Amino acid sequence: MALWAMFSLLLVPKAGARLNRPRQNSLHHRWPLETPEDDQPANAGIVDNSSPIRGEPLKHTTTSVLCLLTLMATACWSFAAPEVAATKGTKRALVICGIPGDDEHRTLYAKTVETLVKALTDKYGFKSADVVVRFGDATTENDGPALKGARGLSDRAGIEADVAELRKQLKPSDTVWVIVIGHGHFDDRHSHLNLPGPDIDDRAFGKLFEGLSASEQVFFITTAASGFFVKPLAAPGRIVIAATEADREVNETIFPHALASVLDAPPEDIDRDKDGVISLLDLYLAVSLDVLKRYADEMNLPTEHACLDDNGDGHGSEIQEDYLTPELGGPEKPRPPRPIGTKDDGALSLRTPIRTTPKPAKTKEAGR
Ligand SMILES: [Ca+2]
Repeated sequence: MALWAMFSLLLVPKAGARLNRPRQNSLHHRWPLETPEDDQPANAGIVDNSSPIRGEPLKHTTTSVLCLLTLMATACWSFAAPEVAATKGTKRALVICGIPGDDEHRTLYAKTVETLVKALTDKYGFKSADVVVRFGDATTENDGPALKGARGLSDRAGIEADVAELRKQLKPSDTVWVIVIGHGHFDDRHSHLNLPGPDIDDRAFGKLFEGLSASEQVFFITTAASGFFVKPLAAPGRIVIAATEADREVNETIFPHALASVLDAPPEDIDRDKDGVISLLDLYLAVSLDVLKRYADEMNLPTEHACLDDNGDGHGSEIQEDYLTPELGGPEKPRPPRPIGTKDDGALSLRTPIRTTPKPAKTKEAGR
């Protein structure tokens, strides 16, 4: 973690910028990340020189052999670095797509669900059996494998049954991702997901997941007015990402499609500190910037501003503001992103790896 912070300090983009919009009060970043010692991997950057026999000093030859073994182990790691970060528990996902809408939107949302599920299972270590899909329309012969394998309609009873099952399955060491896509509406008090049958609002949805036991909990609520879901879902140790602010951002969102696209084909620069690990923060920033780029490409003003809460205070922060280029609304004179302190939004996401990236080919050559 210390290495991450050092690299981040050196390699964070110099094009950091922000929208000309008021910032959330909860964002007070400090950099480099202040990482508690107990968060550091036991072997981070350290070669253990202690003797395996207590009180007996190592002989020179033993040291050499150990060094050689260490180098060989390091070389082997470079060759065989797994694409997916090792986790102790099971990685589980619940993908909920509400009522997709007309034919055009059904095609769009069905494709996004297929892309999401394929990416999770192919690239992020989720087994197919551990990814539960609910879709807001009857599936057909022409649908892809994710929809054909769906549990059924994304109605309220179905979602509640899935969460009840999840509670029985989850172990404290597990990972759980909940991805919600589709349409939503805001009634001046609460935000609702548009589901087949009765809708569900932000309070009820938050209550469904109260007290969930899993070491990694990530919620992507990507509907219109999804920012209102942040507060009821917020919990210590939980990462909640919404496509919009907790404000009247009620237009259809691009975020879910950008999320699927980035998960499936991460941009080359997604690993900002170049440590070979894609963090949840890397993912969030890449998706948020992709959303803004899509608006800019269409010459439209963005009607959604994603936010992330991972310090559990229920207030989402628009961390991406510090990373905007002038083309995306950042200032002409770039400045580095503000540092992220350990209690700030972004800190937990930064230390949540989701995937390791394969080492470049030249590394293998150099190791031969
Ligand atoms: Ca927060």
